[in-house]
Amino acid sequence: MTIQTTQPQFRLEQKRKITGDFPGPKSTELNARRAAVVAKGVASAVPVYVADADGGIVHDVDGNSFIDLGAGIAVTSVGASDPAVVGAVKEQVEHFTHTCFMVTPYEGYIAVAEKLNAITPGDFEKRTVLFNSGAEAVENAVKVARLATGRNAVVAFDHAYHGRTNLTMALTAKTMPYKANFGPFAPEVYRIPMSYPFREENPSITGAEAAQRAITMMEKQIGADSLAAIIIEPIQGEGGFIVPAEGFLPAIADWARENGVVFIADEVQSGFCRTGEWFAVNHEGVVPDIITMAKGIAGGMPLSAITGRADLFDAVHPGGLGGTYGGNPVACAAAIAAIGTMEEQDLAGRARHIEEIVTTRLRAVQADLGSHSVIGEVRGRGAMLAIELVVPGTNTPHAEATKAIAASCLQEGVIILTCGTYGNVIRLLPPLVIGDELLNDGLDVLEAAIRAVT
Ligand code: PLZ
Repeated sequence: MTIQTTQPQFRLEQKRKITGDFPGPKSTELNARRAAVVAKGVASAVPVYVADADGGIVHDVDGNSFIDLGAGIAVTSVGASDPAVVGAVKEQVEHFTHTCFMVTPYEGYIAVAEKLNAITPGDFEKRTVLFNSGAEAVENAVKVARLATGRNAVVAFDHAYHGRTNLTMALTAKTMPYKANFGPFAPEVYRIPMSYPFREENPSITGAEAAQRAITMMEKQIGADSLAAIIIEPIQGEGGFIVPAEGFLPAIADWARENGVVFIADEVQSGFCRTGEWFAVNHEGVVPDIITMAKGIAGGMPLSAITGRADLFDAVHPGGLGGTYGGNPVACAAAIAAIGTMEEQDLAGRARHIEEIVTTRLRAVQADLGSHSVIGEVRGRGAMLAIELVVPGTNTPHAEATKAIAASCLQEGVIILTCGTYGNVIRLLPPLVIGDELLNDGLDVLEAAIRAVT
């Protein structure tokens, strides 16, 4: 059977255009106003201000058009102004913008829960709760796991990123800029080694062996009886787009199940077709007890969710979970529309297509540049792709080259994000609706920038 999918229609011309120096005069003025009033603790990767955005294009206030290879950190997978999302939001705001689901509930919340229960892995009965941000979802997943198990300890991995609130800072690995001097941190959080194939001391270690290394540490240093939950990003995001070796995730999930430990997959960044499946755990058939979601879920509207085993959620007393804005009706309408677009346009298939275009091109550059290359590894899944940069001929992280490449891409009108514990990873997170031509134009710029630093 062939699946009929629709093609996206764009409002803005899908074309890169740089008018001259930038930041241009209007952005420069906004940067000055900003410096006077906005705390410098909130940093922006790009020094220009947005006037409009659609599909794979971002327009700034000075008439420049950038190719968006970041999608607002994997949020606008359906594009920044998907007509279905825009229409659903307009329709909802004309009726009511908020009542608070904990006061006077509405159908949209239930519809989102039904959809999430259906598309997340696992054929058991599920429950869903909605929140506003990824960090809030993670906090609440841990709350549910602790209450349901009656245990306290939580395990997180090296290179993990789970948010900026107090508990999620504790779960996050990297100190600068996320944690430094923001403590004290929440207790009973333990960190264990990840499977990071490119940086293993023993490069031939298998996923199962890396999992055993982690399991031994959990058994010796914490004890399964004290452990409420293991939280893991199936592909680590901020930490460097690290894809664990095959077999690692299933072995950790199996051990958790055998020991009554709640296995939480943090799919805030990797979820919603980003990796070419609804969720990154689908690639290895891993079924989490609880899955945390945000970012791509609602086409840019702030919404997050936790979905998981009904028996865990049903342990929580009425009133134990919630929040004023959680599952806001406008955000719920946007989520239903965004998930609809993902289905209608087969955006998981698009993500796999993007993977093929990008990895084919980047691996060709890597092969062409050979051992003199700054490209240490090209990795990732779907449209969650990365290049880890190294000092040529070594595996020493090359953060300067990473910064230089991102900066020169920006000069040419391509928005590129970086990440990684060592600041040496270029990550590509294009909107899944981006057209091949625009994507290839962006990759031409990236390729030239890589060759220029080599
Ligand atoms: N879990 C896996 O990727 C957010 C953060 C950028 P919030 N990642 C981008 C920054 O510097 O703040 C993220 C994530 C994973 C949780 C979160 C947190 O999601 O919506 O930012 O709270």
